[in-house]
Amino acid sequence: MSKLHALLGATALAAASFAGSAAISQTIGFSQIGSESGWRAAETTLTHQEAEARGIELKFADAQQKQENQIKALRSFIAQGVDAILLAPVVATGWDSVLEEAKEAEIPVVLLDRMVDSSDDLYLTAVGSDLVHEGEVAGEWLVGAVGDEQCNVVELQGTTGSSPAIDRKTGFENAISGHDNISIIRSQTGDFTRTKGKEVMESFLKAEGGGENICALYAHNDDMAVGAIQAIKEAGLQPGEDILVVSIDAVPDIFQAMAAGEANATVELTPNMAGPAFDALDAYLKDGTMPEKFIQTESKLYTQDDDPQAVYEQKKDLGY
Ligand code: GZL
Repeated sequence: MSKLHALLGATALAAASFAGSAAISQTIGFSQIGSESGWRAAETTLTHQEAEARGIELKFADAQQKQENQIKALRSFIAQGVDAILLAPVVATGWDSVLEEAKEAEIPVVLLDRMVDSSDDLYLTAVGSDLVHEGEVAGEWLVGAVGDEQCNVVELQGTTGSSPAIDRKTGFENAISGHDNISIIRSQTGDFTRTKGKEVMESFLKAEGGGENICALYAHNDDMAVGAIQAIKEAGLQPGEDILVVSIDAVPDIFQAMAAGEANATVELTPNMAGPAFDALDAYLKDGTMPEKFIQTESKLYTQDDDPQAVYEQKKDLGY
């Protein structure tokens, strides 16, 4: 091949790859569960920010924690012919038919932060933490904190039927199994909200004669823990001391509680699941690159030893 042809070929190749790498504007539908917790609010904020930074048109639908609203939103996105769909599924079951419809329409679906029981050929990938591991990290902290002391635990579960409620319960029980001195004496859903967390903790305290025999609270998210801390204080007990408090999410307010000695440990869940989701969609939409079926985010334990006030300052303006 002559030098000129080689030069022309290389130039054409470079031009083609430049055109290919120029951001193609995408329209992506996002079916969000609601705004039940500080963590959920941060996930929504960061998803909008990520979309804006990438020139993605984001069609946002808040389901007010109702699955039927999410299914309606997905059908609307499909009818509009969006390029892709983000779904944070409120519960794990009941998604097969609408995911089949998205597949029929050749619209890739990416799951955010919660899983579905549907077959994994009905979604492109899922971005989330290892929810069982989060429960194990919380349980292992409590095992270390109480040693051989008798410890009656009350548990505030997340939304009934959601993958975090199922898996965080499993993980915590894995961690405390084999430690006969630690047992869960009451367990009920607080639906991931502060209000319900407070209400259910009040009922636990009442049912347990004021709570003197309760050693620890395990809450599936920080918002329920913050609500429960209020109930513990109103019952005349000292949260973080009379009743240890361990939860999950690592939202700013739990660090304020830790700094005040009213909470003991939390397991971090990143609210920026959209970044990895958009990266996977970009590669797939551009040249059909198939991502891993599960893109795992980290789970880090924070305790009172981790300068909670400083962590609060770092997190407080991140959209929670
Ligand atoms: C877990 C996520 C949970 C958060 C809660 O991945 O789905 O939902 O832990 C939120 O704060 O309500």
